[in-house]
Amino acid sequence: MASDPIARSAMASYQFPDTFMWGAATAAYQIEGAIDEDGRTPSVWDTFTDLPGRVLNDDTGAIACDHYHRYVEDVALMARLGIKHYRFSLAWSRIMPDGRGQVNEAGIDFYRRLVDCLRDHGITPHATLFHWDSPQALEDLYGSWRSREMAQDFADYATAVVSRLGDRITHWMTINEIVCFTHLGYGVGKVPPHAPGTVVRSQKEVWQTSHHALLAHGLACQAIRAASATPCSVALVDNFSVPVPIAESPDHIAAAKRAFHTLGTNGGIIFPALTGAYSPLLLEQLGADAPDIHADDLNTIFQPLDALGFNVYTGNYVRAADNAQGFEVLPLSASYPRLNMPWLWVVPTALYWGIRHMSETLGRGNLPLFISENGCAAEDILTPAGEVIDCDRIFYLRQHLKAAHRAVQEGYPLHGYFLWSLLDNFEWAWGYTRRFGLTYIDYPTQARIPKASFNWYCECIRQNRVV
Ligand code: GCO
Repeated sequence: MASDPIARSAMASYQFPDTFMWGAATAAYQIEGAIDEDGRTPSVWDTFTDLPGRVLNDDTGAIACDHYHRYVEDVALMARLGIKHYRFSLAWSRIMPDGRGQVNEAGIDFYRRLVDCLRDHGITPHATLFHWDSPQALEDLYGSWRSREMAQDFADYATAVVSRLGDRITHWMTINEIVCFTHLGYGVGKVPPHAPGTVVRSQKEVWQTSHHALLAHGLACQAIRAASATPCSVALVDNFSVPVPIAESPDHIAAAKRAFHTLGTNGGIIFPALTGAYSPLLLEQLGADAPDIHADDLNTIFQPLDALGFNVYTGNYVRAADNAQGFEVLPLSASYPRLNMPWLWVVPTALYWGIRHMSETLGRGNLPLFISENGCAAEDILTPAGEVIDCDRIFYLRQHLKAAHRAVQEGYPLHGYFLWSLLDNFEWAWGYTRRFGLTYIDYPTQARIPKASFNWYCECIRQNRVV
C-alpha cells in the first residue's frame, strides 16, 4: 500500500495512467449484416444459422445491426462515447469470396471506408483478421479447420488484407478465441453449438482443428509483418480459462498455477502460442487424443508477438487439494452471482489473475496485454420513456475495471481495455436473445439507444478512472 496520501487517494480513486487505452469491441458477423452485398459469399455461420434449431429462434446474421450500412452513425456513437480505440473484425468471405485466390476489392473498400471514418474521429482501428466466420467455400473444399491447408489459406488472406490496408491499420490481431470455432464447432458424440457444427469421430480430430488454427496464427504473424509497409503491432486474442485461488495464500496460489495447465483448453492453445510447447501435463492427460504435430509446427506457432489480447468474462475458483493433481476446481452454488448467460458467473478477480498467470505461470511477464473483450449480457428493458437502466451491467463492469486497475497498479503490463460490446448484436447460438451492448438496438427499427452503462463508461473514460 502506498503510504503518502496523494498516492493513496490515486489508488482509492482507481485512476489509470494517461497512456491507458480505452476502447470497445465488435465482430463482423455479429454486427454487419449485408451478407450478400458487394460480392460477399456465405461463411459457415450463414450456413449454420440456416439449419433449423441450431440458433435460438432461428435467428441469423443476415441483417444483424446493419452496421455495413450504418457504420457512419456507429462511429459517431463511438466518438460520443469517447473511446480512442476500436476493435472490429474483417469478414474473410467479403474479401476472398472463394476463401483463397481472387480478392474482391469491393469488400476491401468497405473496411477502407470504415477505417477512414474512424481515423477522421481520432479513433485507432484494431483489426481482427478472423472472428469465427470461415468462408463456406473452404468448408466445402476441404472441411476448413479440419485441414492443414486452412492455415496457409489464412496466411494468404492476411497478406491480401495487410498489403491493401496496412497503410491505415497498424494494430492487427490474427485470430479470436481458437477454442470457440474449433472445440465448440466440432464435437465428439454431441451436437456442437457453433459453426460448422460438424460431429467428428474423436477428440484427437478436435485437437487437430485447434492445432491447425494455431498454425494459421503463426503463418499469419509472418505474413502480416512481411506485408505491412509500416511497423505494426501483431497480437493473438485468446480466452484462456482462469483458475482463481479461493484465497491469496501460497498453497492456493500454487494450486491455481498447476490448474492453469489443464483447465479448459489452456495447455493446447495458449501454451503453444506463448511458450512454443503444449503443456506436458495436458499431453499426458490427452494420450492418444493429442493432435499430430509436424516437426517444425511449434516453431511456426511460437511467433514473436507485440501483444496478447485477453478476452475475459468469468473464471473458476480453485483450491489446494490432497489429490494427484494437487488442486480442485470448486463448484458454485445456485446463489452465486451470475448475469444473463448460464456461464456468466461474476468473477472479477479472473481479470487480474489471468494477467498474473501470463506472468507467473507462463513466464511471459513482459508481453504487453490488452483486455480485448470484457462485458456481460443483462436482461435489458427499454422503458416507456425510451431508456435502458442497466445497473447490473454497470456493477459487473465496475468490478472488472477495478481488477484491471489492480493489475496496472501492481505493475503488470496491461495497456488497454476493449469493452464487449459497443452494440447489442448477434450472440451466436443465442441469436438476439442475449444483449451485451452499451447501446441497445431496437432491431425492428435499428434505432441505437445508449444505455445507462454507455454514459457510465463515457464518464470513466473522461475521468480516466473507475467511477
Ligand atoms: C468472444 C466472442 C464474442 C461473444 C462474447 C459474448 O470473442 O468471446 O467472440 O463474439 O459475443 O464473448 O459471449
